[in-house]
Amino acid sequence: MTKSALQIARAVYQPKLPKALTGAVVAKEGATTQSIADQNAIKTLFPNTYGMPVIQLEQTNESPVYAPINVGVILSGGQAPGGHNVIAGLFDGIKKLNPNCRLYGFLMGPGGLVEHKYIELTNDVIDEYRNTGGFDIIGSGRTKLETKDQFDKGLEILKKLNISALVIIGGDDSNTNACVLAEYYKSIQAGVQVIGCPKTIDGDLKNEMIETSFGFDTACKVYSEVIGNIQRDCNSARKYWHFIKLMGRSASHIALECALQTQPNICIISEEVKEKNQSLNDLIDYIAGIVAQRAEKGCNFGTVLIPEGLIEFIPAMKKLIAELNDLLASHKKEFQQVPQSGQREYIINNISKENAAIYASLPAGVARQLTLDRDPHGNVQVSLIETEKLLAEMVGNLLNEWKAAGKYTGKFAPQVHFFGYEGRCAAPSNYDADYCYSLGYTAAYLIAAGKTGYMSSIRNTTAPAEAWIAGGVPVTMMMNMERREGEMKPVIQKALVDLNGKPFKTFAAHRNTWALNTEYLYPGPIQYFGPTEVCDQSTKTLSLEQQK
Ligand code: FBP
Repeated sequence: MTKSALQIARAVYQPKLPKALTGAVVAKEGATTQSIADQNAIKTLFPNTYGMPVIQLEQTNESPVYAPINVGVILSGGQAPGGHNVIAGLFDGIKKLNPNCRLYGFLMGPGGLVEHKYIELTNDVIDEYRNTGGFDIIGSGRTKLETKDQFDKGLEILKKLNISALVIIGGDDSNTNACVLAEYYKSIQAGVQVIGCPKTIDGDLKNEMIETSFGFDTACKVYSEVIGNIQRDCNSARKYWHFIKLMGRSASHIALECALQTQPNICIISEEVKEKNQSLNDLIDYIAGIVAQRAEKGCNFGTVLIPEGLIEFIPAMKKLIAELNDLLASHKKEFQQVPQSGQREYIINNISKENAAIYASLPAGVARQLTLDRDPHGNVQVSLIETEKLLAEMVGNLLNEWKAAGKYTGKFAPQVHFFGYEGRCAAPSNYDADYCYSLGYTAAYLIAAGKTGYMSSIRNTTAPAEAWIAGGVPVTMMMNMERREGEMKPVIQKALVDLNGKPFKTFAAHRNTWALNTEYLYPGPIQYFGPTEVCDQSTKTLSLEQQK
């Protein structure tokens, strides 16, 4: 296979490991744990995996002997840079336990376990993928492992391959399901341990024990590079306003991190919009206001960062979407028979007055997108709504009104962008390459220690890698009960942007200056070779969060 020069050079990069993992390793148990909320309910649902202690891996002078074992691995959900290194770390970790250990990868996500599709991951295969982006080594998928039937089907193949431990690399939902699986296998004494690893570019799987989900670092650096490039372009031509939507299904961590890295003129944070109960019109007013103020200074250009999940955080839009979901579910056939030209009218006549007024104020394109593309649960797929176009168009309309009233004399030429998939499979930054490799290696030692229902955890990651703290956290510790599809379910709590946290406060302290002045930062491309302050730095979010 032909390889790029970077691929060849990067293949020999040896990820850095915490010192604790470099020699013989022992698992030390800390105090017992409880879930962050709803302790009684979680304890009842997880009688076998609740309350377990936090584990810390430490160096030992002893030389423990490990029998060979077979381990399975699954990549679950959206791609995130570094997934291949989790698998490489796991592979190297189990081979260090015993060179006769074997690793099997289930294909195309959790579905591969249920459908018994797998490959053995041998040295040759692993070497092809070290330090590369993507999940293509075994593929990924979004099948949810949640039914007993799926668990039993999975167990059949695990038994056939003599696999005694399964590592699930996924986000909050996949790790929740990994824990349900761990509980089930323990309850039936299946002899299969289940360990999770925290993945998602969205950065919303984090808490006291999990500093960040892998992939967030690299993805934000990729987006920040291109935002910086756009800012140089717009500061050169001085004629466009760039509306840039950034991935992140729900939380605004990516948009916030990119704002800290690039200092755009405007960045919307969904969590703040919700907190302040802002309407779409409030946001349009805010953006148009900055456009007009910059125009007065002769700056008819700028950048606006928009988080992908924004629309659902605008309380009034959320209510509108909920009513549309109900209407389109109950009147599906009738609506389908309405000719396209009459659909907008039909919606307006069949929803509450309050929501009809909001719906009527939306540009035709977005109004139509809101009535299309329901997912299997009947919900709007918000990521398909072109929020960047919606905001650009509505800001343009308002500025026209202001122009007619003599309140604005500038020029407004918008450009729209969406950055998401571009960053999900980038070659992992040194941070992600090291972090992921350590997560996989740690998973091997949690398995060796006989643990199940744990998530691999690496902490203190703003320090040099040798000082990182490796261990395991019981997944039940991160859980609470939430309403999902009409039922109360145990789930890992999603971490939204903390409006009292240092990353948001730092942004909020500077945003007015960044809005009116042109103080763009140009982070440039990820550097893999060179001085450590350029190559090994973590995200701004993490370093601000870790500042004492
Ligand atoms: P995960 O939470 O599974 O890591 O996926 C995150 C994400 O990249 C979101 O940012 C985005 O909204 C979504 O996946 C897109 O999903 P898909 O890959 O199915 O288009």
